[in-house]
Amino acid sequence: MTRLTGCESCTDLTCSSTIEVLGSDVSKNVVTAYDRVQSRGMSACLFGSGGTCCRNCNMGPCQIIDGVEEMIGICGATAETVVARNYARTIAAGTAAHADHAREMIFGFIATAKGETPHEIKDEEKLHMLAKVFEIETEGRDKNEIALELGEKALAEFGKQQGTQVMLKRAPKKRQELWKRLGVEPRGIDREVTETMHRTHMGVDQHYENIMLQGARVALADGWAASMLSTDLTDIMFGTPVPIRAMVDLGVLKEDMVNVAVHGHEPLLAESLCMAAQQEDIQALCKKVGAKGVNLVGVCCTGNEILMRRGIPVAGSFIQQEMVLATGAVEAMVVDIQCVMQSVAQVAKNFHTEIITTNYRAKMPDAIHLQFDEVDSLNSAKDILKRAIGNFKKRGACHIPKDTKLDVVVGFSHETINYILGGRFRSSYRPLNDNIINGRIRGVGAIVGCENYKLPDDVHVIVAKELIKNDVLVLATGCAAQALGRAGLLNPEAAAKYAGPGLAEVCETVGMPPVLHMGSCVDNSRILIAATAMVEEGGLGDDISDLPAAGTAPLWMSEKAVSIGEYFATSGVYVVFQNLPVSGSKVMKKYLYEDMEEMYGGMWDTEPDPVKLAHKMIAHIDKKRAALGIDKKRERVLFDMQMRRDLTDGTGLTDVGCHGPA
Ligand code: NFS
Ligand code: SF4
Repeated sequence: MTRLTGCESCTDLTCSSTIEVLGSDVSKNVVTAYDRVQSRGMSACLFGSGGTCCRNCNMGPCQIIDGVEEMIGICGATAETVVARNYARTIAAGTAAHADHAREMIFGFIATAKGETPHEIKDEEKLHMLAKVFEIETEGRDKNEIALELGEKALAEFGKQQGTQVMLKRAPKKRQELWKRLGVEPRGIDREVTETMHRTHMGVDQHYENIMLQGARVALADGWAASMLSTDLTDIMFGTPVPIRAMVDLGVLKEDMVNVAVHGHEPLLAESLCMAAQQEDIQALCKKVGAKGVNLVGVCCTGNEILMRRGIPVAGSFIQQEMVLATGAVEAMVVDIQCVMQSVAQVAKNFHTEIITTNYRAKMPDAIHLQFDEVDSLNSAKDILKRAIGNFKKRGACHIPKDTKLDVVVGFSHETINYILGGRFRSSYRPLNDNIINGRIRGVGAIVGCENYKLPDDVHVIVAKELIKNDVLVLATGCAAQALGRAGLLNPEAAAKYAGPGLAEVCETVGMPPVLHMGSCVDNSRILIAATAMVEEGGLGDDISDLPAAGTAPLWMSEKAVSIGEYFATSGVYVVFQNLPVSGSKVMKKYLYEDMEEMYGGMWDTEPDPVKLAHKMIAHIDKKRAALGIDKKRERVLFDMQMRRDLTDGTGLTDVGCHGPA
């Protein structure tokens, strides 16, 4: 069987390591998702793809054909009702995933504030900032005392029955008023998920517009509440990311070390493994089996979390999870929740590799389960590592790609962008706004989300290159950011190579890459805060919808990506995916692709071709520039020395990793 359907059209370096591993003798018996895509032999169901299959009750399943009278649901549900219900449920599932992740982080945060875990409250400045948002007294109080009150108040946001989410007030004033007017301000995070499930139950909410208002509300409970709380509390506990150099791709595995891949999402587990790997007893055990130590590598968003905060290398993104194992070089893959394919346990059977599940919510056949204890986390992590070390001697032939350890600069939190662009003494978004106004930077484009075996792998790279070539600064998160890292776009040198003259000039002056890695998928909340900071800095309108900005998750796979897209669109951003499960209803397409712009100033769109997709983003950016009256200013202005000084304050990013946000 020929392999790698997804890679055949890919001309980029992005997946050369994948091709190398799957072409090696070591992996000849491994079956991957690429093989399964190819061997399915049937195309996807049109009703499923179009969102018009309803199985919400036992009179169905009903397959609806838009506009055909006899092809509505047995209960009378029309195409738009069914599509809207399915869509809202997808958003609710995405929100639920982020919310459960956030809840777990807050439990860990509270335990840390009580001194029960080996972790500590690291970022006091951010602690005080968030305490202010929650109106917590900080004067004369110990950091752990403040953190405990913050943790408890954050946790209460989930079960709130009345009132609205506290974090909403971090949005621009005008946006808050708009949400209020539309009645989409989320109340309790859990309440919005529950209510979405109720309203989409058979015979409840049967007006697509009303269903979609709840879709907006549950998505906002994700972006501006659950995800944002998770990002901020994680930063306070483990440190807010600052620029750091690191490596990505399969080549980060090491022949002479115990390779432990940590896969999933919650950084509590990964951080504890990082601490445990450095302990003397663990290192001594490694020596005993003839290994130089534990080589911890990340996969998926857990990978992003420890990459951003610790510079721990990322072995692979979502699409590479099977390839990491197919090298034969991994002693254990430790997983928690989300985006872990059931197939990893089958791939592992070809080797000495153990798959270790660690969260009671997420088990799988043929894996072993070691429940991670977030309080006794160091010992818990050590138990996991001991199993991996015990496997080292059983390792057979392996194949680790040699030349793909690409260098990246990551760690662009909102605070970092504020700092590197504003300079050491006066952190601010002013220079970014000024460069957008004077046209050196045309606008900002977010490339986020997953990868998808059904579609060519290099879409992220094509979109990113097209954007930066046209002077659009790219912000990236999730698996998309990792793909852009593998393609060499996350290092400062990429600016001269790929960016348009204006963007290249700004990047070179500051020493930053043209694509800024902002973290995991919950960290998309950082983009909301960055957008708000740009609005508050002035000169680019008074709401997020005025900004020359657009977002995409072209290769989306997970329901979380739809929730993310929805909270961006309802926050005023133009969001374009390659496809969406709404094509079965004309009314719903009009709602998402047109009506939402009138309501929210942001909207959804779809475009299968990656170059055209990038140009749709650029066209939207230009439309916003024209509305702001800054479209004339895009003639090229060369930097003089004073402008360079103003921009960097003499602190270039060439010394990345040395400074943090002041
Ligand atoms: Ni996001 Fe991250 Fe990756 Fe997609 Fe999955 S790991 S939370 S959902 S696949 S980007
Ligand atoms: Fe069919 Fe209506 Fe039941 Fe859905 S809720 S399965 S459309 S009868």
